[in-house]
Amino acid sequence: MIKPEARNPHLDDLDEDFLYHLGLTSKMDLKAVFGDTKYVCMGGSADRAETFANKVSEELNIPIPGGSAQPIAKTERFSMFKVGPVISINHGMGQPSLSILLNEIAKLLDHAGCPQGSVKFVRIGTSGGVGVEGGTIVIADEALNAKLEPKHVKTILGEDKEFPTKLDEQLAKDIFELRGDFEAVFGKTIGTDDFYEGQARLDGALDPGYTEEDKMDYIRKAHNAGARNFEMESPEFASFCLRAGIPAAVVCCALLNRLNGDQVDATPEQLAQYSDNAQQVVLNYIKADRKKSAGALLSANWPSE
Ligand code: R2B
Ligand code: URA
Repeated sequence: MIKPEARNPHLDDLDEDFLYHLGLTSKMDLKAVFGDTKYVCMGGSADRAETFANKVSEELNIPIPGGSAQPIAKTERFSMFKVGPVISINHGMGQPSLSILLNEIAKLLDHAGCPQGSVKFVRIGTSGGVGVEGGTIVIADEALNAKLEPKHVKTILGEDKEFPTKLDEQLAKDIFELRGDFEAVFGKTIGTDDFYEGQARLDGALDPGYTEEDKMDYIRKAHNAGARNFEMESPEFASFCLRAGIPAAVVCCALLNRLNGDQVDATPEQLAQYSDNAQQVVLNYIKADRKKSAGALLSANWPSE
């Protein structure tokens, strides 16, 4: 699962690895449940993870015993569902929460014996559009931090360490091409550590100490740097997956165009539709990708003349 050069050698010293936030351990039969995983689809909310799992069942024609998806193990922090080759799980809001999830899911799949490169990670999220209207889907080729740099800076042992944030270009192109009838653009996604001042909003609780003009200068600068949306996870997501050798994509719907305002004032129906659309784009990709791999398997097994 994790490329050998990046895998943590200290894990070999553990008799049992407790995946504490998931409520699973390496002594369980993880291979039986997770060994066939091909896609890990994640987004902030537990409700959306459940909805996505049920859609996977319908669209991929994989019946769920009992009729609807049930969470696996504990749901105190994250809610995980598995339908056929797809894990659907929520990661909470922000990079610290996502980082915990990424570490434990990557170890889970490693303990389950998934071969390296065989599982794709897709973040299906919500975001604030930068020059794109609410409802547009932004497929990222790279993540930027709040300084608009293509890197993720983590403080480790008291020192800042930098990690690149490129996403899998081929996977992004494939998702774009197979998206179906949805308005989508390629662009860079900015991941910040804050929704309000960190994303240049003027509607937080405290006096931000900057003006409308300062705000617009920053958002325009972001647009000129190739950014098309703001969210709160992509630098951690992209850098973790790149380090681990996991093909990864970020597919987010825009809830509003930040050039026109700060408040998320779309109706509940519109918001549900936007996030539905982003999920459907990824489902369309998974369906096509499954057909392609089934075709490849068939022709490999077909006796040659
Ligand atoms: C998008 O939406 C959330 C904030 O509303 C955050 O998790 C993100 O990245
Ligand atoms: N999520 C964000 O992080 N920012 C937005 O503007 C909307 C959703």
